[in-house]
Amino acid sequence: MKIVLSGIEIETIKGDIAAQQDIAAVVNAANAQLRIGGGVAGALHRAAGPGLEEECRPLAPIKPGQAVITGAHNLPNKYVIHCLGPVFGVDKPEEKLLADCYRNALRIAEDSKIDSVAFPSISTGAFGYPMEDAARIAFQTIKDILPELNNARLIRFVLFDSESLEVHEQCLKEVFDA
Ligand code: AR6
Repeated sequence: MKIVLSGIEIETIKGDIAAQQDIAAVVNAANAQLRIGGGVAGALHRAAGPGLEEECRPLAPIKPGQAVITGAHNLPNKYVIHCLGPVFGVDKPEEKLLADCYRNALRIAEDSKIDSVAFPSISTGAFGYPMEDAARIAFQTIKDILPELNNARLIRFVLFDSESLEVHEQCLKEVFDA
């Protein structure tokens, strides 16, 4: 599904965050130490190769809600923006911390003149955030920050399975009244 607002495309697709050939910056659902880990972080680090962990080392640890940028090494992208999402039920207030991830990632992209960004569904795997709530927060945060973005042309959400895609499509419609 795709909507266009103020010249910025917001798109939801089913796929693998580590295989987004046409995207300048992919977002990592990182751990605080910016190490390889599982899920999205595992997929990105495996595809990027050991140089990514090496570049990450001096930037760690990061805090929930924070985002940092690195090169993409062997990934088909130019940059990786690493975000630490909140652990649901542990890092509080979780709504704000999750919104901070999306806001901070898009501000970094704006400062780096990045035109296309692909997000996974941050915190909804190992960190246990209910997906519908997380998707609503993600889209609402993007809606709020859109007027600040001059460089972004495409913001893509890459969902791992059909159910996740459906939840995101539903929330995208709801938040943007599409
Ligand atoms: N592409 C797109 N989405 C994916 C992929 C993929 N290759 N793999 C998983 N997902 P998670 P978190 C989905 O656990 O909850 C790591 O071990 C997945 O189904 O990657 O923020 C780190 O090291 C889920 O909906 O991130 C951290 O310790 C979503 O992406 C911790 O997990 C996020 O799942 C971060 O946990």
